[in-house]
Amino acid sequence: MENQKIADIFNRIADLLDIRGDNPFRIRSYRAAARTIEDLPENLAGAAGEGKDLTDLPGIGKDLAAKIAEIVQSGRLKFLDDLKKTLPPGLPELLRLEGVGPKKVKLFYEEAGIDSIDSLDRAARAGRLRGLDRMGEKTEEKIVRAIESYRKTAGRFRLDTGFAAAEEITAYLEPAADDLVPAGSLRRRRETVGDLDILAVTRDGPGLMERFVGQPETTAVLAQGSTRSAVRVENGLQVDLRVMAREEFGSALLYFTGSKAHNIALRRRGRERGLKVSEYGIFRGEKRIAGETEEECYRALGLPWIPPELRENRGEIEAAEQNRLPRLIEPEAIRGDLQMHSTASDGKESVLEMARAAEKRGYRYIAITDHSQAVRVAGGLNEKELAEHLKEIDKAGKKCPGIRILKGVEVDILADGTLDLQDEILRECEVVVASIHYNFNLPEKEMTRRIVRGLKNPQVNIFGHPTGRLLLQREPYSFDFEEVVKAAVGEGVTLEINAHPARLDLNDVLARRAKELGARLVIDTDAHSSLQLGLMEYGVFTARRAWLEKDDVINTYPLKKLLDVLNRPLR
Ligand code: DGT
Ligand code: CA
Ligand code: CA
Ligand code: ZN
Repeated sequence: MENQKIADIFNRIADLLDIRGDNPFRIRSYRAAARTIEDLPENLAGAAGEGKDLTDLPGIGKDLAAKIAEIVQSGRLKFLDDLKKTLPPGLPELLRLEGVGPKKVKLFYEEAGIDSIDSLDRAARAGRLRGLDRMGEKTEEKIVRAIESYRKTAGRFRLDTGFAAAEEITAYLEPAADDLVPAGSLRRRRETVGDLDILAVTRDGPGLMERFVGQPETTAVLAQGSTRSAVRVENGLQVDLRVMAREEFGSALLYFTGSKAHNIALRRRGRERGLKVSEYGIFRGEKRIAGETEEECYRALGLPWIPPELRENRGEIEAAEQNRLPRLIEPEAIRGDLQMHSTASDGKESVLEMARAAEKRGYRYIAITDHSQAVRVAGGLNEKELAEHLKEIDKAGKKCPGIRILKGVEVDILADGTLDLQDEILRECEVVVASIHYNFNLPEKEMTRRIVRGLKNPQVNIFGHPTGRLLLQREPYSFDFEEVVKAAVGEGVTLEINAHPARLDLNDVLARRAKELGARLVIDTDAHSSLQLGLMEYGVFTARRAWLEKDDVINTYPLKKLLDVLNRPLR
C-alpha cells in the first residue's frame, strides 16, 4: 500500500471534520499527520508490517498509529466510514470543485441547505448564493464554471491512483491466476482513467472471481459471473475483471486496451482484408488465424506491434503500415532531472539528500531549482539568499562527486513578463526554469505577451509546467500555445513535461505539437522529496503518448551535450 493512500484517508477525515465544524486542533492534527506521511521516505505499510513503532514519527500519536495499522491491515478505516454517515452523502463531493473548501461547504449546507453538486448548481444559477458571507455574482459564476469543469472529468481518476489500485488488486489476485494484465486506458498510460479493465488467464475462473469480489477493498459488487465481474473499491474506482482463454489472450488484450477509436480502425482494416476482428481472435470465416498474442494479431492485419501509448487513432496505424512508428523514449534513457526543490524553499530534503537519491537512481546529473521570492508560501529565495544557496549547492557537489549537481532556480514569470530575480544572479545559475505561479486570470493576449516576454530573457532555459493546469482540479490558463512555442523555439528555450501525475504538463497532445513546431522538451519531476524522483516514469509515459523519441528530450543527453543546449560552459 502506498503512503499516499493513507495520507488521503487522513486528509479526508480532516475535510469531513472541518465541514462539521469540529475542533480545529483535531483537524490540524489529521492534516499534519497526512503531510508527515506523504513526505515519508519509507513505505509505511512495510514499516508497520515489520512491527516498527509508528509513534516515533513526528505528529503520530497512539490513536493515529492504531488507525494506520487498521488501514494497512484491512484497506479501510471504520472511523472514516462512520464519519461519512453523519453527513449528507452528496456533501463531500462538493470539495472536489475548484475553489470550494470545507468552510464553504459548511456555509452552503447550513445557510442554504445545499447538499449536493446539483443543488449547488441550481442555487448558483438562481443567484441564491449572493449575500452568503460576502459572496457575489462573480463567485456564483465561478462556481458554475467549476461545476462544468468538474462534470467533464467527474468519475475519472489520476493515473497514479489507477496504478496504485491496479498494483494492489493484481498482487492480491496473483495466487489465483496464471496471468493478470491491466488493460484499458491504464495500459495506454492516459493521464486519467475512468475504470480499470483487468484481464486474467486462470484454470479456476469461479475461484478467481470469488477472490476478486471478496477483496478487502471492495465496497460494492456490481456484477459477478464466471468470466466477468465488476466491483467498486474504496476510493470509488470501478474495476472490471475478465477471464479469457489462453488462445484468446492477445486479441482480448488488444481489444480491452483500446482505445475504442483504435479498435474501430483495426476492425475496419480487418474487414477490408476479409477478416473478422474481435476480442476472441482474428478470424477468416470460421477459422481463427490469430489470437494468442498481440503481435500475431497485428501481423494478421499486416502491421507491426504498436505500443499501447500510441493507440488513439492519431495516425499510428498509418505510421505502422509505412514502418515509420517512432522509437519511443524509454525510462532507462533518462540521465538526470532538471527540476526539483530542496529545504532551501519548500522541498523536504537537503541538496545532498536529493543528490544521493538521484545518484542511486543511476542519474549523472540533477538541477536543484528552488523557488524565487514571489512564491512566499514556499519560502522562495531573493537574490542574496539564492547567492548563498548556490554556494551550498557547490559544497554539496564536493561531497557527492558521483553526480553533477547543477545550480538552478525556478524563477517566477511575473504578471508583466519580467522575472522575479535580477539577471546577475540568474547568470550564476546553470539551469533557469521559468514558471508561472500567480495571476492565472489574465486575458489570453496579455498572458501570451507575458510568457513570451519571460522566455525572451536570455537566462531562461526551461519553461516549467507551461499550461499551469492541475489534473481534475484546475484548468490551464489561457494563452496562444502556438505563439509561445514559436517564441521558445526562437529563443532556444526547452519546454517542460512536468512529470508530477497531478500536472503532466505539457500533456500528450501539446507535447506532440510542440515537437512538430521544432521545440525541444525536458521531463522533470519537480520533486519536493527524494521519493518523488520516482515520478519520472509518469513523465516518460506522457512523452511516449506524445510520440517523443530519446533525442527530443534533453535530459537523455550526456552532460556535455546538455550544457551545450543550456548554453552553459562545462566546468
Ligand atoms: P476509460 O476507462 O474511460 O479511462 O477508458 P478505456 O479506454 O479504458 O475504456 P473502457 O474502460 O470503456 O473500455 C476498455 C476498452 O474496451 C476500450 O479502450 C476499448 C474497448 N471497448 C469498449 N467499448 C468498446 C466499443 O464499443 N467498441 C470497441 N471497438 N471497443 C470498445
Ligand atoms: Ca477503462
Ligand atoms: Ca471498463
Ligand atoms: Zn513550479
